[in-house]
Amino acid sequence: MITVPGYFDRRQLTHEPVQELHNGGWTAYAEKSSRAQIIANSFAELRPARDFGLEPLLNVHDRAYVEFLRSAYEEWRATGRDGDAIGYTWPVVRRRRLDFDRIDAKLGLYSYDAATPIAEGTWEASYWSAQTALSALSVILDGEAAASFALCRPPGHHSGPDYCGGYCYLNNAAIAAEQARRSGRRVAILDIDYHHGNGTQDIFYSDPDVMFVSIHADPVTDYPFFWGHADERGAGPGEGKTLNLPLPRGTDFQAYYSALAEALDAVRSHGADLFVLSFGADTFEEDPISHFRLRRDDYRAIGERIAAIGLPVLVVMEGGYAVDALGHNVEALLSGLEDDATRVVSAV
Ligand code: OKP
Ligand code: ZN
Repeated sequence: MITVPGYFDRRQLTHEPVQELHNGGWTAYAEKSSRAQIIANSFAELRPARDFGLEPLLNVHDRAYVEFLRSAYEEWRATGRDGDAIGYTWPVVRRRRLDFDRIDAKLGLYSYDAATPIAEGTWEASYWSAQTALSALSVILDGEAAASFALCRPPGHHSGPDYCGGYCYLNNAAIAAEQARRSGRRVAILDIDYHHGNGTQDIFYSDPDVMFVSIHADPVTDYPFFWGHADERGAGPGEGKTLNLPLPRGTDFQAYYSALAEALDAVRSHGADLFVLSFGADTFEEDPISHFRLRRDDYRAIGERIAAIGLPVLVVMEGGYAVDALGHNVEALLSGLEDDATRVVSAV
């Protein structure tokens, strides 16, 4: 059983889209609520999320986008349709951003793919997923724990300032990182989900204070294709504060571990005093939609390596679709973090 304090809210289960467009056809939605249930089973106890309100969400996301998320499902149904709201027309890059009222236009404007339908419980679940991240952060900011786990679901790292995508609606890790920065922390985010965290990157791309480092499948072959290439290194005052480490399909732990060492060197050179880990377990060898070869014990080694840098760590859940193994993989990562818990505490 896990001893790192974990946070979760049952309202996160209310989001249950039916299908997504995958390989040219409709398939069952991969980001299902049973993912959260199975992770929850690895904890003897999960603490309920506190409500920090809308403000921390609006520090990261545009108000118009948040309003859209809140009302999209209702507007969709008001047009007389059944099922989940999903876009089918997207503005080509640099197309004029007109002020739309039609729900179909807004779905295109505020999303970038067809993997992110808006269902009846989407707003409620996304809201509480973000509050779960803020709650797990607060236990660290209060100095009560050196590491904590936010059982976020839906995930967040593909969601940018004004868009949803890749099963993500609100960027939980970015919302927590921004809140920590406003509390005077110097934050580094490491994203180790299989897919590049384009939303998090976009949110902090010009920001010199929050570093974003990502290890992910090379976007030449993998989703989200248009972000995550090694030459994306931040812009303006944020130049050099984004680091992308793409790896080829088939990557095993040996190659992965070298990238991890490079990522952690970057975190150290940023002078971070708070570490946010966007953790996706879709790097697992049996993941149904991904192509890396990590095994359960590798997650323990990753946790140990991260703990060894001696910073307080907020772990935010992202992807991972081999549902039966998901609880064990999360447990392995957190047990690796715990092994070095005494060192982490002394660094706080
Ligand atoms: C979310 B997360 C491939 C469909 C890919 C989107 C993947 C979203 C991953 N045909 N769909 O980073 O785990
Ligand atoms: Zn992923």
